[in-house]
Amino acid sequence: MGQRNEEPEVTTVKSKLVVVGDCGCGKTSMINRYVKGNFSETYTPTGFDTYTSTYHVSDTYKIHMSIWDTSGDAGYNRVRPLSYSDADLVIICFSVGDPESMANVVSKWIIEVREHCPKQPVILVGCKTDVRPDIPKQEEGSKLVNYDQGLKTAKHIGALVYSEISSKTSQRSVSDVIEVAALSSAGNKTSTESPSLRRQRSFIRRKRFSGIGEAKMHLRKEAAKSCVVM
Ligand SMILES: Nc1nc2c(ncn2[C@@H]2O[C@H](COP(=O)(O)OP(=O)(O)OP(=O)(O)O)[C@@H](O)[C@H]2O)c(=O)[nH]1
Ligand SMILES: [Mg+2]
Repeated sequence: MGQRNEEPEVTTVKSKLVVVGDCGCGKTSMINRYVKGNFSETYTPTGFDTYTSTYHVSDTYKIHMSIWDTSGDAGYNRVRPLSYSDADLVIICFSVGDPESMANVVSKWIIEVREHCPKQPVILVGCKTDVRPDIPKQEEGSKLVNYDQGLKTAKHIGALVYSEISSKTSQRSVSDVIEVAALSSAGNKTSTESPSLRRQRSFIRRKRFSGIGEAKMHLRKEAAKSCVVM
C-alpha cells in the first residue's frame, strides 16, 4: 500500500492596491522596484498602468495583488477616480525631497481618496529618502521633509501606516511597504473575520507608526495561522 501524498491546501487571496500622489514623487519607481526589482533614473510620466504580483506569505497562503499605478497630473483628475473602484487599500505617496508634495497629501489626495474609498485603509509613503544626505544641512529645512513631519501627516489623515522608502537604494524598504499593504488589505477581505485577523488588525493599530519590519513579520505569522488546515 502506498503512502497518501497530501499536498497542503493553498489559500489565495486577491487584493487590489491603488497608488496615488503628486507627479514625479516616485510611484512608478516604487512599483517597478517591487515587481521587476529595478530602478531607472529616467522619468516617464504615467497615464494608467496595472501590474500584478504574487506575494508568497507562506507555503499555504498567497496574496495575488493587482497594483494600479496612476498619474499625479491634474489633467487626469476626472479619470483617475475610475481606478479606485473595488480598491482594497490605497497607498498615497509623496517625495521627502518635495515638501509641496506632502502638503498636497492633505489638500488634495486624502480628499480624493476618501470621496471614492471612504472606508478602505490608507498607507502613507515618503519616497526618495536617499535624497536627504545630498542636500547641505542649512538648506534642509526648506527642501526636505523629515521623518516626524511625514509621521504627523500620516496621523492627520488617519493612515494605517507611515513608512519611508528609497526605490533607488533599498529594495527592502519597498518590499516592506508593498507586503504590509498586501497583508493589511487581505485582512479586510473576509466577511466573517477570524480571530487571527482581528488580532492582526489590532496589532497594526498599535504598531502602525513604528517598526514596519516587525509589523510585517507579525502579519505574516498571523496570515499563515489563519489558513492552517486542521
Ligand atoms: N533619487 C531618487 N530618485 C527617485 C526615486 N524614486 C523615483 N525617483 C526619480 O523620480 C522621477 C519620477 O519618478 P516616477 O516614479 O516616475 O514618479 P511618478 O510618481 O510615477 O510620476 P507620475 O507618473 O508622473 O505621476 C524619476 O526620474 C525617478 O528616477 C528614489 O527613491 N530616489
Ligand atoms: Mg508614474
